[in-house]
Amino acid sequence: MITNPNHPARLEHNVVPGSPRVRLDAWVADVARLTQPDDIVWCDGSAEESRRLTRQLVAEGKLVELNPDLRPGSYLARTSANDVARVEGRTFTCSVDEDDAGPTNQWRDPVEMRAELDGVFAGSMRGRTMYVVPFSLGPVGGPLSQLGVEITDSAYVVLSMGLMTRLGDRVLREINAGTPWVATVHSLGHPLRGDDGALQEDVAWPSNDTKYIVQFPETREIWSYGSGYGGNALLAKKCFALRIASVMARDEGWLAEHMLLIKVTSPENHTFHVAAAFPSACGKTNLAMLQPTIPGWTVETIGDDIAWLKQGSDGRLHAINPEAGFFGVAPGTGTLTNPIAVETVRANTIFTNVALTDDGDVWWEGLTPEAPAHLIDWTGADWTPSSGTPAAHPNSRFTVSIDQCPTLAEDAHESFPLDAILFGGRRATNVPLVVQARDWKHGVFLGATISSEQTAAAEGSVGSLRRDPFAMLPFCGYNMADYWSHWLDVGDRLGSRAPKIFQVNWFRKGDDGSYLWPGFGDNSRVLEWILRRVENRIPAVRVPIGEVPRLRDLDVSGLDVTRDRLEQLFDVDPDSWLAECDLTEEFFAQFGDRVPPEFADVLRSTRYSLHSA
Ligand code: GTP
Ligand code: SPV
Ligand code: MN
Repeated sequence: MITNPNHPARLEHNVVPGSPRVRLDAWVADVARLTQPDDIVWCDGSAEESRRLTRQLVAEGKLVELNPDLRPGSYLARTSANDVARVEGRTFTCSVDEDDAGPTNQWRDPVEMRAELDGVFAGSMRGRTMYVVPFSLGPVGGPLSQLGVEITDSAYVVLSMGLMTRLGDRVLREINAGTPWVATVHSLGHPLRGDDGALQEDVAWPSNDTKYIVQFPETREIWSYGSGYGGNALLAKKCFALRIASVMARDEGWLAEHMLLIKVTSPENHTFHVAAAFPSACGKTNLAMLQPTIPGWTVETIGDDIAWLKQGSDGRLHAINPEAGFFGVAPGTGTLTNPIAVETVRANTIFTNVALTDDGDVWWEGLTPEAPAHLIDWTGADWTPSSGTPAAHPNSRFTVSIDQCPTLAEDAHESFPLDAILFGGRRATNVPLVVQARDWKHGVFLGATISSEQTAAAEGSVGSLRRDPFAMLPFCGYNMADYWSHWLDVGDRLGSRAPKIFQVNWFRKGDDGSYLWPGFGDNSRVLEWILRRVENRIPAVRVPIGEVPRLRDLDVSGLDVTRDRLEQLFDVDPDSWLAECDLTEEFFAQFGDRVPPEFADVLRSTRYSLHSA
């Protein structure tokens, strides 16, 4: 049994003696004893280190170097076919009490899971190097920042962590000075030595058919096995910055959220900060890099996936982007939809599961209107437009430093007060383009009722409608109903200084099946309405589900949207919404009496208004 560095074995809550550094050394030695790597490398985050690891991965056939004239400093990784997305079915929350995991997480008894993991990790790094990766979420030493250490046997993970977090010696110095850190262990589950000690040949994408993504919320630990991909393996990201951080946030009075962050400047030169939670592959990166189509407005990027929010000394809700890079969806990213992302990945980018062109560049569906005549697809096979399969995997991604984003806000690495919070999903029907919540309580209800059509970001059938409260369904580290109560408590403390809450839906379709709203850069028109509401400059129309724009207040000049389609975008059909209320009530029922009583009030008043509409 591995002793947790921050807590003794078997989840007792007294602190282990020794400084954070002493505990780090002891823990690294413990994990090495269990996993039996050939050697141990402490990562310093230097450019030389990333050059060395890159050269090594290319030599091993695990990265393809792209044409340096077309895509300098950039590489392509191809995963195995069964390691292309997060594995929610193998993700476990091991709280001491099952009710603390709640009905939306898979709970396992922590003592039993530890014993199981001890078996799984035993010898799992044989024949490989074990890397010790100290990282900071948020600027090193920053007021909302947290430290972690990932042990991994994947050099691809080390390189990716170097882009996604602040990694290396600066972090170690903080730990030496006594700052606590979160322990995370990752193994590909593909040892290169068997029991006889003989070395076997490696493969291009080592992984294991059996996977475990395990969070221990009480002891703030993460153990990940069998996958080398994104949210399964870059443990700073979803496992720490959302699952474990949401538990820390509950205990300490802040919020860890699946949100993008932007800074918006109006024609009058007023700046606003906006956070938005959309489920995976539902437009966070796009909105984070939005290029407004209305004159006088600018949008600057702060973050595209995760935000940590905490009340500041001014009483307002402040936010940081804890990450230092983007792990963005490639397909659909093109010069027409997201030119800023295209520009961001022009160099120094790791691409995973996109297609390779004959001249050594990358391609994916949507990058250009027409596909090249010949490609090597994400599986490594020859591909032509008549192949009938996507050339890039639908969840193929780019990993790149945030500093390469041309629209990055100058102060993107700092914290700032929020003016508005948006909740959205992918809804072909019912949900209007934009609705303002009546107050914080109603806004929390809107967040709790987000539903969205399933995307390729996780294993599952694409297109089916699922509830994804706060876009946190796969990422909330504790009971989702307690999380809603926590949001209500935060709102109570913020009072009149709370950001305004809105629900948006770029994905509503007309009877002909086409999107009613052009989306992308034109979403700036919706942002304009939202911020005019924040400024209290314009009235809104009260409907049973909140407040919507007077049509004349939404700037649609130059758009090819008919009055009829605009009305469809805002249509609130009482019967469909009453049915939606029934589904919401059913969804809430699984949480029993942990559901905040405020939600029953909102449901009651919404139904009442729908009946009288
Ligand atoms: P994760 O990184 O998985 O958390 O997702 P994300 O929310 O950052 O996803 P991203 O912004 O990459 O969304 C990708 C998908 O949403 C692509 O298919 C885009 O084309 C589509 N998308 C984004 N914005 C819009 C929009 O305004 N309208 C429409 N119709 N599609 C959009
Ligand atoms: C998501 O699925 O929401 C992502 C990608 O942002 S991953 O890091 O794989 O979770
Ligand atoms: Mn995400």
